[in-house]
Amino acid sequence: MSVISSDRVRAVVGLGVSGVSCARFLASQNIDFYVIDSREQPPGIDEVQQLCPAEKIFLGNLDVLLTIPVTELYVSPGIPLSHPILKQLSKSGVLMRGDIDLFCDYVDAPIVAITGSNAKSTVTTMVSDMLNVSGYQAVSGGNLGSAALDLLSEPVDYYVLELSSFQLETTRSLKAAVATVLNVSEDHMDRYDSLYDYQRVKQRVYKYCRAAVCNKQDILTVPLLPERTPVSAFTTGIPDLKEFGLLPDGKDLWLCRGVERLINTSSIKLKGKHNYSNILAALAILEMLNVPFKKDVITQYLSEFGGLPHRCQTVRKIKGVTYVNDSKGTNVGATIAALEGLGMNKPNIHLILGGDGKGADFSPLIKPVNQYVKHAYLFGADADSLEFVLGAGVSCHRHDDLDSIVNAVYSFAQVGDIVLFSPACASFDMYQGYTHRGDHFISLVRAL
Ligand code: UMA
Ligand code: ADP
Repeated sequence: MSVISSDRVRAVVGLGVSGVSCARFLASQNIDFYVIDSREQPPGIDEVQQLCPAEKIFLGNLDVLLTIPVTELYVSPGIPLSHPILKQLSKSGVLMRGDIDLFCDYVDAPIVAITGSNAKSTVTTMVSDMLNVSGYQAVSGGNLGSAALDLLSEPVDYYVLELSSFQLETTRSLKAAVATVLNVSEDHMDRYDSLYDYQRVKQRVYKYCRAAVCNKQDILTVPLLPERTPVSAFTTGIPDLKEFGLLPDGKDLWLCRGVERLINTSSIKLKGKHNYSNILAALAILEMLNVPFKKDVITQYLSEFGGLPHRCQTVRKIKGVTYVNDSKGTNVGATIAALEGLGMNKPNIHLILGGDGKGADFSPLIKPVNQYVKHAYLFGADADSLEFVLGAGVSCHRHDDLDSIVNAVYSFAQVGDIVLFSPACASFDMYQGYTHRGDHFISLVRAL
C-alpha cells in the first residue's frame, strides 16, 4: 500500500557523503526529515545541523529509529540492511530506500547505470567523456566523485552513474536508459553470504532498464530481461555480429563491432586487454543510447585518456625498473587483471599486496601469481592468509609496512622488472582509503 505524501515520515540514516547529500536535497525541497547516525561525531554533522532542527537529529546509535514513527528511510550504503534495527523496521513495513532512489524520484534525463566488481569508475568516466566529446552534456557521479543527488542542479542530456552493490541494495525506482554489469568476481564477502547473493544484488541494476550491456565472457553479468529489451555484449574475443570485441590482424589489434573495424588499438593510450574490454563496454553503451559513433573525436579522446589515478599508473622508472601504482586494486579480480595486463612471458613482476581482504577467497590469485610474479611482498591484516595461499608457488616476503617493502623491493628488483602495487585488499586496516594508500606508495617511490 502506498502512503500519501503527507503521511510519509522520512529519516536519513548515516551522515557520510550520501547521507548528507540526501539531507541537503530534502531540505532544498522543503521536505521534513529526521537524521540518525550510529556515531557520536559523524563526518557530515556540521552541515546537517544547518539543514535540520536539533530535535530531529539523533547520534550515537540507531535504536531511536524504533521510537519515531518513520515510514521511509534513506539508508547510507555503508550500513547493511541486515542491521538488526533496519531488519526489524523493514519487517514492520518501513521502506528501505537510498540516495539513488531519491535521485530517481526527481531525475528528468536518461540515466546510464554502471556496476560491476571492477572497472566501474573507469567505464563511468569514459562513457561520460565520450558523450561530452560527441556533443552531448553528460555528468557522472554516484559511487565515484559527486553523490548522485548533488548532480541534479544542472540541466544535462545524460546522467552517468557508477553504482555499488551497497547502493543497489536500497535502489528500487531506477529505470536506466542503459544498464550494465561489467564483471562479477568476489568482493565484499564480509557483507554478502555468497557470490550468488552478491551477484543477485548487482543484477538489480537491470530491473526496468530500457536497454542492457553485458560481458559475453562473464555469465554472471548476463541479464534476465523481457525479450523486447535490447541487450548488447562486449568481449575481448572476436565478436559475433552486432557485438563489440577485438579483432587481430597481423601485428594490429582492432576494436570492432561485428566485422566493422572501429579503432586500431595502436592509437589508444591505455594498454592491456582489461582496458580494451572497458573501452568496448563504453562503446556498446553509447550505441544502446543511440549516440552516433564519431570515429574522429572518440579516437582522439582515447589517444589522450591515460586512465584514472591509482589504477595501474606508472609512477616512475628507476634503473630500468618500472614502478606501478594500482592501489585501487582492492579485490582479487582487479589484481588478476593488473597481472594479466602487465605480465610478460617470464615472471618479472614484484607484487606488493595485502590489507583487509574483506573475507575473499585468495586462491584465484595462485595461477596468475605463479605465471607472472618473481617475488610477493605481503603486509597488512590479511598477510597471513595471503602467504598461506601463495607461499607454495612464489617466494613471499613479510613486512610490517609499505615503507619497509619499498626499500626491500628496490634492492631486489633488476633491469626489466616491474614493481606492481596491487593489494587485492581494502586499505582500511592501515589507511583512510585507497587514495591515501596509493599516495603513500607514490611518495615512497618518488623518494627512492
Ligand atoms: N557508518 C557508521 N554509522 C552510520 C553510518 C555509517 O558507522 O550510522 C560507517 C559505515 O559503516 C562506513 C562509513 O561510515 O564504514 C562510511 O559509510 P557511509 O555509508 O556513510 O559512506 P558515504 O560517506 O556516504 O560514502 C558512500 C560510499 N561509501 C560506501 O559505500 C562505504 C562511497 O563509495 C560513495 O562515493 C558515496 O557514498 C557517494 O555515493 C566509496 C566506497 O568505498 C568510494 N564504496 C565501496 C566500493 O567502491 O567498494 C562500495
Ligand atoms: P571500480 O570503480 O569498479 O573499483 P576502477 O575503474 O576504479 O573500478 O578500477 C578498479 C581496479 O580494477 C583497478 O585496480 C583496475 O586496474 C582494475 N580493472 C580495470 N579494468 C578491469 C577489468 N575490466 N577487469 C578487472 N579489473 C579491472
